[in-house]
Amino acid sequence: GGGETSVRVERMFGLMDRFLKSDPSSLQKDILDHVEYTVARSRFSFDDFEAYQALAHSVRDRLIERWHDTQIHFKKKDPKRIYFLSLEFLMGRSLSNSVINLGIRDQYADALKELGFEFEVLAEQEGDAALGNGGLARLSACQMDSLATMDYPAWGYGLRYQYGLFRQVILDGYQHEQPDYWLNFGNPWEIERVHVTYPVKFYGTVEDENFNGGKRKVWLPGEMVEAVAYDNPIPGHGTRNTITLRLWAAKPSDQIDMESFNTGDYINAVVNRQRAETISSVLYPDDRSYQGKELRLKQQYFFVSASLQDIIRRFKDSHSNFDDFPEKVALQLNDTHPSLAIAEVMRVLVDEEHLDWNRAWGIVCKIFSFTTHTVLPEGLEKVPVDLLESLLPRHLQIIYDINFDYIEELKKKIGLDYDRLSRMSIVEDGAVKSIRMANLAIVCSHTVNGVSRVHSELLKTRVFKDFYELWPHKFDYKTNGVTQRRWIVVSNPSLSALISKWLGTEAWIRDVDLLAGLQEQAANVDLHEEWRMVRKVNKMRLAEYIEAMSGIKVSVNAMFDVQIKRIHEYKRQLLNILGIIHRYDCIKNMEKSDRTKVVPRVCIIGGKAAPGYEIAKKIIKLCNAVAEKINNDPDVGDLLKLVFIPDYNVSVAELVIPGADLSQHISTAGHEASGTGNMKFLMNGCLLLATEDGSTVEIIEEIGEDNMFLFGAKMHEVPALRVKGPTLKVPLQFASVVRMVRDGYFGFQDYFESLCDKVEGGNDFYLLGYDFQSYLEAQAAADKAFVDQEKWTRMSILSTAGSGRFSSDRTIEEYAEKTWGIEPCKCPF
Ligand code: Z15
Repeated sequence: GGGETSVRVERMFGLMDRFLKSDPSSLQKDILDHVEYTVARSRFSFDDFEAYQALAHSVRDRLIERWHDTQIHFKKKDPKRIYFLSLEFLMGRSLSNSVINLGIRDQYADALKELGFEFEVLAEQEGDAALGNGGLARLSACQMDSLATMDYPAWGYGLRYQYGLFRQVILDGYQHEQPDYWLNFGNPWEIERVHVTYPVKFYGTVEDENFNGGKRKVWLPGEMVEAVAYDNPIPGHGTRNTITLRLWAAKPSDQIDMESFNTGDYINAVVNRQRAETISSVLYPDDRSYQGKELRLKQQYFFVSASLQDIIRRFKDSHSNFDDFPEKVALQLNDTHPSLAIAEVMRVLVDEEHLDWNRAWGIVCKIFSFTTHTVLPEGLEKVPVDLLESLLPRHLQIIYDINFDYIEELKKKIGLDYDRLSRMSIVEDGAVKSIRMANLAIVCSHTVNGVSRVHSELLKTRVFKDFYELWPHKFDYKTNGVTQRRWIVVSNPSLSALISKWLGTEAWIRDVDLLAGLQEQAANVDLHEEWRMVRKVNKMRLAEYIEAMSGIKVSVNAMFDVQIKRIHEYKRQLLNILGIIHRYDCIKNMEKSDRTKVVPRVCIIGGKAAPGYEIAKKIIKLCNAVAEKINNDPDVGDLLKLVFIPDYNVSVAELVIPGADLSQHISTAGHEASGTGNMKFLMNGCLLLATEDGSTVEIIEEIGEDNMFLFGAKMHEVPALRVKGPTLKVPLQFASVVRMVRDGYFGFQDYFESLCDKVEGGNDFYLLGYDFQSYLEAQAAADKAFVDQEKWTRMSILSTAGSGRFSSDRTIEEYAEKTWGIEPCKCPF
């Protein structure tokens, strides 16, 4: 009875520490216990990796404690929740980030020191969780950090790929891809929830069934797999709140296909069953090129279906009326990748919960918000109807029905303008009939967000013009941001300490606007000295990494000039390389006596090319070929070095960004939806050399154009320049550097020919030739500023001071208030 229970509960409480203690000897004991009982090594003999594992498990225990309390608190308060649906999360490493957010980094460092270990050395043992491609995926990770820190009742949902983004290996200057089997050594940052599983169905047919005197649709699926939850606790900073990133893995279904087992071919039946796991096995590495692959669609639905079953189950735990659903649930679509969720909610409400269509539609229209990350119409995802019909026959019907009702409404509003109707239709009647996922997402979401102000303007005036004219109230934007916890505190601890010292507080870590306080000190000579010292130490760290990795010795007195991001034609790494060739050529042609006037540079380029993106791969090869020539030319010495950093990822970024003097964000104006790398460099006091594109436009407004190096055609000029195409005047210097490549100056003449063709003879779509002159001028201005170290340092301080607006804390607060309608729900300490 009750008495027995309370005795038992009391006993259990008596056995439990309310909070795990974080004094040095408690931490030491925990770590050593994990060495012995979790890692199963002797506490007298374990290596750095095993020490890392034990350390990670002791941090994990502390995360779990807070995570449990947070989940119980959310359940008790039952606030409106935000569910962030994304196919990609680029979390990187977790150890440093966790102990910093938990506020126990120094305690751990001290505890380890006594045991003979260095915290930083163990932190280096961790591999990256790279379940995403680039900006979009890292943005999701930054936003999770802000959601936790700001106490929002939020869940992230995604896929637990067994192979993350491929590892890039450079052989003879060419990119090769290797699988990233990141789970090889176990993952202490996740909690496997063997009992949180849902069946996910595919294929089959849809039949009519008699129901209450009418008919209804039933989907008879042909295949079933099981989704298993893996929870990744995400700790907030300076709060007990620890939220959940729930990633799904595919497992064979328990409902065994008796038929195949009865045929007697036991071995083949088992092997077939195991194939279910392929659904979550590998991340698609092609950033924004959609090929209508069945496996990709399967991944999308698998993740959407499992997530929605979980979300609806949680809702039903404490509610019985679906009309309350929009008051309790906000669903955020990170790009169109999860937009099958719209059809899935309709299917569940109508087919399984038996709501009538209009009532279900009313609910759907209130719960979805959609963020788009692209500018290019050709970047929009389309799903061939044939593919959808075979994999998800019921969903195709639902999308057709949504489209039918919507087009009827549209005709009433805009009349029989067939061109416009067909542009706005969810279904595209082209050579390959397909579903336009962006149109589906716009029609069914209450808000469509862009990721920067100019991006939003382009959406309204070009990409989604028709929709904007119909529903102006739906369109808004939330300029992207990045988390200062990871991008200053974790990655640049010495700058972090310096900022806290000069501001007299650490409060900027949660309230980043306080960074503006540095403005007053921008001319202070004492600050200048300390600032330069910190930057120099970071450059030394980077120089050591470069030498260890490539054997190239670089001088820390040189300007470190960095471009790190995915390789894309529109991002114009080729412009950077051609600029470097020009610089090299100038040095070669100079009188020896003039060389003393050259500002020494270390040019650093890093990034992955999608495995099937030929031109991007040629750009990598060209970079390496040019580097080979320059770095071995005794005429040049320390005046110019070019380094291609292989396998660029989140943890490489954490090392490179703090050591950069200058960073390049040089996309053709009108092409980068936002860009987030620029914000990370800005926070770290690195100056920007940039075009007026994406979020850079807003950075200019914060720090002023005098504090950066701007160049290039403006956004509104680009379309007309393209029309002029072949008749555009291209500077001589441009023709001559391209000629050097064509003539085989860097070898591989045939291989580079198609690359040169891309920017010459009227084919220069991204306007490299047109922008070359002003690019060189901006570079010259950067050289000039660098010589004046006092000026440079002031600009650097003002960059950090002006970076407050670009925190994801600000972005998330705007989403919470304006788009999701949610409020903080703080777990008591
Ligand atoms: C991606 O990383 C981005 C856009 C996409 O359409 C895809 Cl598929 C991947 C990037 C944008 O290129 C970048 O400008 C933006 O800052 C980032 O998403 C986050 O919004």
